[in-house]
Amino acid sequence: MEQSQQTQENAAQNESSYEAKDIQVLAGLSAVRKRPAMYIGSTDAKGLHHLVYEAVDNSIDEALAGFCSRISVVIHKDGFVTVSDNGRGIPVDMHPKLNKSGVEVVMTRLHAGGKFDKKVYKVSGGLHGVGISVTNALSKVLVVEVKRNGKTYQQKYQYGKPVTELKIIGDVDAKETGTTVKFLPDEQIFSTTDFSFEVLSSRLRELAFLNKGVKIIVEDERTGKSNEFQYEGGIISFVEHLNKNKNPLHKVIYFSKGKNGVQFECALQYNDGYQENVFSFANTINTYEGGTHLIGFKTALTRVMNNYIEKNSIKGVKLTSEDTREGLTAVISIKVPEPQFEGQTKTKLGNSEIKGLVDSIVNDSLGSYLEENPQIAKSIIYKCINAAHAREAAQKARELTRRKGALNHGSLPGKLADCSEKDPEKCELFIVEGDSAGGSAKMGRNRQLQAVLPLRGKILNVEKARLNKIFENEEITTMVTAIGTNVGEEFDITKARYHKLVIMTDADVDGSHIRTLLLTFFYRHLQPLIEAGYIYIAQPPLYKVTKGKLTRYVYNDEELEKFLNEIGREDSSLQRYKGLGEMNPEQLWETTMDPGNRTILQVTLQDAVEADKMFTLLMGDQVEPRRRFIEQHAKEVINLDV
Ligand code: 0RA
Repeated sequence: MEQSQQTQENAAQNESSYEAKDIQVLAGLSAVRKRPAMYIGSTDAKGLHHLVYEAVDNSIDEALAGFCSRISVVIHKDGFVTVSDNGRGIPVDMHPKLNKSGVEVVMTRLHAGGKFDKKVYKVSGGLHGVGISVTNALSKVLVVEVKRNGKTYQQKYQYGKPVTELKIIGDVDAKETGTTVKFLPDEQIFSTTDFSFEVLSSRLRELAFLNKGVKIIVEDERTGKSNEFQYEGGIISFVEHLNKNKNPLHKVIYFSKGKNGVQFECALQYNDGYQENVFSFANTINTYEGGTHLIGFKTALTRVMNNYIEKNSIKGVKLTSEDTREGLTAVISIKVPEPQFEGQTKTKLGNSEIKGLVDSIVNDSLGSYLEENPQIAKSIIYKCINAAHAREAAQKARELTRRKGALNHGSLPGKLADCSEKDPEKCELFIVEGDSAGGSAKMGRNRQLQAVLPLRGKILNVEKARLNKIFENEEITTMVTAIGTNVGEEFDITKARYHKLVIMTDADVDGSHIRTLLLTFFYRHLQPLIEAGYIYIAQPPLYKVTKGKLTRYVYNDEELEKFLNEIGREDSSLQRYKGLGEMNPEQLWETTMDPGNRTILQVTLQDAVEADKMFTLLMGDQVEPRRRFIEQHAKEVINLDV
């Protein structure tokens, strides 16, 4: 129904050149508007940002083909975004079969980008490889300008349909070429149309690392912020960036090889820490869910290290795959002509032939590298053997903890005041700083749905500890037992006893330290709980304002100013809560725990690179960068949505 209506509308616009093939084109873009999630994953903030990536990917293709060196992205005040490049410009001449300009073909046909010019070896492309026509289909207005042949051409679209012809609007120097696409997302499609400078920045930085030499500029006219990314070292620079503020054991190891039309490159460097930080990409898409390239890499890495141990008759243990990734920072990037993306978010590389291919490249290249660089090989092998010893110690510590009765479902910790409901989806666990606040929370809570676990003092800083130390820490084992999922190799998210874990600490420096320690633990050892959206932060009030019969809880200083101005400062008595313990059970319930009244912040993981950097900085062992960071951000509230 909707389709035939649109076809008629367009027929009226284009009276003469109406062809059967055009129906196909129309059906394409109206299908995108009908089911946008099928093309861009979702219609939330993530999908919104995808519109920019689809546009940028076309420019990246131009850069990969060797014709573009500069890409710029501008967020405007009025909701438009502009993506421009200095590539060859989209062809403006008529497409012989489609009877449309090249510009219109690229803007209105799904997948048109790559097929239009078969000579270009297209290996980039959006998540679903659908191209810039999707951005067009989901925009209220889109204006494309092309500089080519000494002229500037322009065409306007609304909701994906051309509303003007492709017109010449000016002259330029014949050497000046490029494409500019300016669009306004359709607010009827997206649940939000607010672009995030940080989200765009981190993806664009990633793209600059993956396409070495390309300059990418991002600018936010709403705030005046801007970033420029250009890395001559490509993924070597990426690894150096990831290991900034860590203590690397050697210079970055890099190798790159082409085989059967597939290009693979890898950069890696061990540091003296315990975290694994391996990022994998396929055709510049961040494959968060991994895939065959990552499996091939891990398998080869383990084999290379064990072979080295055997060949050099080093006494040690047999390394597991995990042992070879302790303190490893690596970026692997593969370009495959026909990638198969699988998984829940289509970020898992499925091509089965890739596993063996990557395995053999890593096996040969890394194997030779270690043979040729015995000093570096020694420090890496030593690090891996240490990890293996620590793993054995952790196994013993886990056994011991298990024998003491902790970590099992059977016996819940005595400090836990559990809820009576058994369905985890309905249950909340409040992790509370201190016994006195814990007491108030236990009395004030909804006993059916809310459990309370008080923590005494500061928990272990896991950033500087291995798993065996973690099993010896009572506050942590108590918490893990209460949560029910276990940690490390035995972690199982389906055993979570609560789907909301709410961190409730005082609104002071100690409270924020404890919160950061807890988040560090969740981030490093229970990350799937963050990814599942189970982790929250309570927002207790900072003040209680009373004037006559009027009482109001106030949650921040800005709100306090506003409220005091409203009611007048005279005769207002102001109470500042220094800690949760100062609130009685009713007050704590009303202000912080009551689902009908409270605000709680969900902790999300937007950017793994930024998050790792932040936790390393805040909790790691390099003092100087931390001091600088705290000095620079002393007055800001640290953004917890890392
Ligand atoms: C098709 C063919 C050619 C270039 C492009 C598309 C192209 C598309 C976009 C989208 C944004 N920027 C772009 N830059 C180029 C090749 C043109 C030729 O052979 O000259």
